[in-house]
Amino acid sequence: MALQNGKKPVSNLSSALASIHISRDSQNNGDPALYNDYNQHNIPHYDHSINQQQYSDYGPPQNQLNIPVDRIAEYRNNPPTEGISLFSHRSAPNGFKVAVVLAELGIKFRTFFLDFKKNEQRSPYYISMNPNARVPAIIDHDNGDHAVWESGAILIYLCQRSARENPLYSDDFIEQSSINSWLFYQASGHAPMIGQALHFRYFHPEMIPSAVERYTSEVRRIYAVVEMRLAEIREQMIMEMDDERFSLGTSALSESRYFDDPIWLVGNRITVADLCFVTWNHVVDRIGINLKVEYPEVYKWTAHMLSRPQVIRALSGLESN
Ligand SMILES: N[C@@H](CCC(=O)N[C@@H](CS)C(=O)NCC(=O)O)C(=O)O
Repeated sequence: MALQNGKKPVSNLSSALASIHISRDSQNNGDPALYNDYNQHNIPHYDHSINQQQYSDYGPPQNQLNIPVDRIAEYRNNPPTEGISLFSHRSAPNGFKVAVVLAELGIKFRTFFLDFKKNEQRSPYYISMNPNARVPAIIDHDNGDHAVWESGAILIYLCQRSARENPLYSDDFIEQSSINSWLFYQASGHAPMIGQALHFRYFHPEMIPSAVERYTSEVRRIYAVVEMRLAEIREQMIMEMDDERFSLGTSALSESRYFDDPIWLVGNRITVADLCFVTWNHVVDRIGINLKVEYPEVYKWTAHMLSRPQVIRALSGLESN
């Protein structure tokens, strides 16, 4: 999908899964776009020139004396009157996780990208929204400028806010609980372990191989849990839908016409339980994990999510229509 209105992408997420595609050979009934090279979707690379453009949306970053101004204070003193403001960072998977769900839910939003080099996430105005001084946070201008922080809590809030349609969550109490298990698993295990593995691999002042090894293997353990669940769902689907050879065990599951069809963690449809993983799956190659080789169901699941127009749009750093 080409980005609309000739807008340039502004995000800095990895194009890690640039070559992601699923075999053409299978008789998949899904979206043909899935089979395209992921790059054809124009998932972006960071373009520094966009910075200035973004700043101009919210006022200049510096005053005439070249002293940085408190952009967040300015923004809060003159907030938009509708929709949602998302506070994020161009390289933050946790921030893009929220953008993906906002886009999928069709909620009007705009993104304020913080500058970590200027410690904007620690400014008093930001901390009044998010005491944890990290991204993401949102302000809901349609609900009295209510602020919400912690990415998992934000996703639940957004789903409940859209309760009338509720396409990414559930009205059913039991199903909600299953979705929440994956949301908490992702936010408390998946994201932090990848974050630590990245830190010890690239940013820690000393090289500590045991730390790199510890966090990378923990990420692998976490993916193995997801892979196992997806594989169970795949197997059940093939047993129910394909011909008897598969239930008799005389044909390999990989020969099924349903081998590449989309499958989802909860309720046979995409929910926030799935979408909360996608932005981190997108960067995991940087810690040496090859999803396609090591976790084939996770890889196919990720490819299906990355083929969705609103996911593409959100990962590009573009805002709602
Ligand atoms: N548990 C938090 C984690 C947020 C988080 O760690 N955000 C990172 C970016 S992905 C951040 O803001 N880092 C800035 C800093 O550490 O100062 C959530 O899920 O919202």
